[in-house]
Amino acid sequence: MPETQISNGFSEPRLVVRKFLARPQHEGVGAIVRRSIGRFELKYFDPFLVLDEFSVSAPAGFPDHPHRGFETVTYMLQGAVQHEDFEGHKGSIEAGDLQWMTAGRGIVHSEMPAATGVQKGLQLWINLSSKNKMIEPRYQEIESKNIVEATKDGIKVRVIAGEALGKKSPVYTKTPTMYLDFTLSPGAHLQQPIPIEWNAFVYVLEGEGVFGNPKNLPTTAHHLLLLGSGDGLEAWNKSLKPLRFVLVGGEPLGEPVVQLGPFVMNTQEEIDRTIEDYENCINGFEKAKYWKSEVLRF
Ligand code: FJE
Ligand code: FE
Repeated sequence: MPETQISNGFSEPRLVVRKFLARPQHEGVGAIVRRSIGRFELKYFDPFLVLDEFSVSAPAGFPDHPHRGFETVTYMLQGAVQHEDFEGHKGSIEAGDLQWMTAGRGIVHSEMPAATGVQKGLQLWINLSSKNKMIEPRYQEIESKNIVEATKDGIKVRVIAGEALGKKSPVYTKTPTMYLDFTLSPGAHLQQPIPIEWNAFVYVLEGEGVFGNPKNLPTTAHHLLLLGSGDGLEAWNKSLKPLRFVLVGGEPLGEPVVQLGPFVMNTQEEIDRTIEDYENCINGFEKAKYWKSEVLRF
């Protein structure tokens, strides 16, 4: 064993440096989100712009709106969301499914409930580097049954992006990103490597878990934990119920960010041009001219 490496397997285990409770707020049309990243106290956690735990019931939703300059990653937890964009791309994202949407130079779309009852999920906005902001839009969609899973020693992981317990996700991430959905049985202990130079966070979905330092108090659902520097995360489920959380990490871009709602660029000038492009339906927004989603057509 190299001498810098201690018995837990990490030379520098990451500790929790900040903790936020994401309280419900209104977004879209009648929808509720618990926003952790993207709120006033945490405007940006490079490369992450927004993390919303959303909850929508018909007729609430996110009708026709644009995006430019980043990716939206929608991971459904319960129910389903119907999406439809200005190119005619549509479908429903059901519980356990993933939609990794690279908006690039422009997408206009709607995201609405596709079932009765409450639809729940996570939506993460990942910034794109200046060289990728104006790329062609693309989708990577993976149905729940095709999401890579691994199980070991009371740990179950669904590999949304990156690699865990020896299994790799096929998702291609323009901005290098890992996204892991962990469920730890009571008593389970996780050791997950994280690239040392990346920013990383934990968002707790269910149960309670101890993260970073084994002496920490447990963290419960709807909390975001920002992790400090280091090469891996340790987590423990010391409770009697399952613990579910996502661990997300990404390589920081280190670039200036100028954001106007759903448009995220590097300079004010680029934002001004984006507003012009959107208003005039040019430079990627051509198809917005005659398009309305089904929800708004009647
Ligand atoms: C958006 C307000 C919004 N979080 N989580 C302003 F609500 C949105 C938006 C969403 C969104 C959609 C889903 Cl399905 C889940 C979300 C915000 O659509 F894009 C802007 N600009
Ligand atoms: Fe959207």
